[in-house]
Amino acid sequence: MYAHLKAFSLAAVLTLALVGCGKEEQAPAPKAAAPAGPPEMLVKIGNVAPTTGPIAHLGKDNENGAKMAVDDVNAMKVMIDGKVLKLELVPEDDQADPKQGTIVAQKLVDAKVAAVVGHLNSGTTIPASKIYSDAGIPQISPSATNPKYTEQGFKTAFRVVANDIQQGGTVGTYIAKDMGAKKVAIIDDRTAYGQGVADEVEKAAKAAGAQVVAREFTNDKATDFKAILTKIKGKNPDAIFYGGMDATGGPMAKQAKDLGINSKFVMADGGCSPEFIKLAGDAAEGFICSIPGAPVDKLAKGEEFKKRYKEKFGTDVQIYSPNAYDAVMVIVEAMKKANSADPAKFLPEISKVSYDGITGKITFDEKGDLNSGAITMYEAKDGKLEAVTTLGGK
Ligand code: ABU
Repeated sequence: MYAHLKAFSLAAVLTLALVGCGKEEQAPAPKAAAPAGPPEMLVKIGNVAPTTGPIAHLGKDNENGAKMAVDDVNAMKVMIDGKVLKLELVPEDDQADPKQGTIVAQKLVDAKVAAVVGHLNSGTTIPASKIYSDAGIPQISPSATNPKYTEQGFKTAFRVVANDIQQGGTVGTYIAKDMGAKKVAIIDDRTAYGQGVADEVEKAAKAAGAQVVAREFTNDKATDFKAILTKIKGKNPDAIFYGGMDATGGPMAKQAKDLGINSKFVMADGGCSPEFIKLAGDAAEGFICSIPGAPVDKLAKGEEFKKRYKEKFGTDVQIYSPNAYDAVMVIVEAMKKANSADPAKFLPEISKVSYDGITGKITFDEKGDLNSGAITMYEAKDGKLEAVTTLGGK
């Protein structure tokens, strides 16, 4: 009883005090309704690359390129069917492993993505492409160069990079003709990309008059190449071509120098990165490599892209982030043309796209390959890759 009286009198005192201060509780004034803008249309875009493991830096580079494009599209407020397009990037890590590639491909299909940018590696892109094809989901790889990807007859498969018939052919001829190599040794990492590009280099180098004096292989996780390199040293080649990625190519070039091998070290796009230079150290000087397309910083939007990329992610472009950026933009162009984000409706528009991207003009042939097959050769000088010449293309 005493407690109740005490509580009552405390409440009464507080009420009086509030009234005295003119602070009686009032119902909040109704807020003015925000002007209704057009509704949003949320569309998921998958991105697949190895973001863990030895080439995680390349996977992250591709993912960053796609992320930058998604952010740019969202800032542009693109209208599709009366709604503002809002893209959501769904990133997946396939660890550069073909089996994992199919697992994450199915995951993206189940997540109902409208399209996929990826995968990075030919060895994951090719098996995953059947899953996207069966689901009717457009797939644009920014970096998978093995020709088989677009030779399977899938209407959903595209790439925004030249293939290895174009790239390997150009590099093989360059080794024999421009570098004047008479004897060439060839190594590959037994991946779909590494072996495929090495085969093309071998064919073209032989056709251009060089002799292939050794053909060796390793794998994409190896770290010690001395046994292979020692065998090759005995053949005294003018050039060594390695079909593989920078994570293995850098240490291989370093070990070749340590063994006193003076042959020119040559790779295709998988090794044409700042990371190769970092890993190879002094052995990188004079290294020759290729990247499909014209040099990005010589193209109209390339320099600005590289600057914005550095500002946004605090790191330099490795190889294929500009292509991943363009892949997203090609998807959005097709959606705009179809006025729909339904894959069944915008897929046919991808084949007809003519888009001026960071990497140049993008149009596709009937297989989903780029019509332009230009390849740029680079040389490492003073710790930097410098474009030497751009060959082929339309
Ligand atoms: N094109 C080089 C790296 C990616 C791939 O084709 O496996």
